[in-house]
Amino acid sequence: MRIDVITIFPEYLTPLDLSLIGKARREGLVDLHVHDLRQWTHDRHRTVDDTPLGGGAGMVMKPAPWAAAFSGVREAGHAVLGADVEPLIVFPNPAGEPFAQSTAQEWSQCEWLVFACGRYEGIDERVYQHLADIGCEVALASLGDYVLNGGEVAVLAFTEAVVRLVPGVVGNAESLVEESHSEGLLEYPLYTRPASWTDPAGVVREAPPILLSGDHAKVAAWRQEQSVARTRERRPDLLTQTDGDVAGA
Ligand code: 6GU
Repeated sequence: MRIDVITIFPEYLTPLDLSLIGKARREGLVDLHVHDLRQWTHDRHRTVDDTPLGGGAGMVMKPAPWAAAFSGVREAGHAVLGADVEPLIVFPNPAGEPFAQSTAQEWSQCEWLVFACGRYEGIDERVYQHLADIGCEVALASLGDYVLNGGEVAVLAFTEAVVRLVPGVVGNAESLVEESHSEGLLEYPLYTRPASWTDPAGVVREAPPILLSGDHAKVAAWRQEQSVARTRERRPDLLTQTDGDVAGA
């Protein structure tokens, strides 16, 4: 999978060198490129924003640097992936579709993602019109119902959620099956040794005995019940969503 990120703060994306994603990059499972939008400006001040036409607060990102950035990034990607491959262009935006595990699953199937991080009040609308005109697939995605200063933090989250689903990135593929949200439910509670643990207050806390029974079917049934109970308690909204059949709910 190829991922390009276009931003005016490339340093914001340095965590993508670390941990699981860094390892996936070094192993060639993801080819990730971070670009400074200002490289596609031509004035002395490398201007990417201007005041809004019609007046109002804040600044708007100018269309020309973005159009040049998409052109440059597409050319670079085509040189590697072939001219027939087109990216999904994602604009992190609080007014976009809520990003969910299902979005991550969908995007993890893409050969090529381009994340376009806006800052300020937003990007000139004509950039979206231009991309639609030249036949680009575009998505607006939100990290949640709150406002960030720019798309960079959202791209960190999107990238981590997507890349860990790329085959080979998470060593134990089974760990992807039973985690929170993968079946539309929250994950069941986890325990490890010691089975009997005395906490700092002197309280002896036992792990559920069923987990020591060796009866895999009973363990699986208990975990399913726990997942449903926990979801009902913490996220009842997940149980009323019709997409994704929730077994045992
Ligand atoms: Cl994707 N961008 C910004 N700027 N704010 C957000 C967001 C994205 N998602 C939630 N808030």
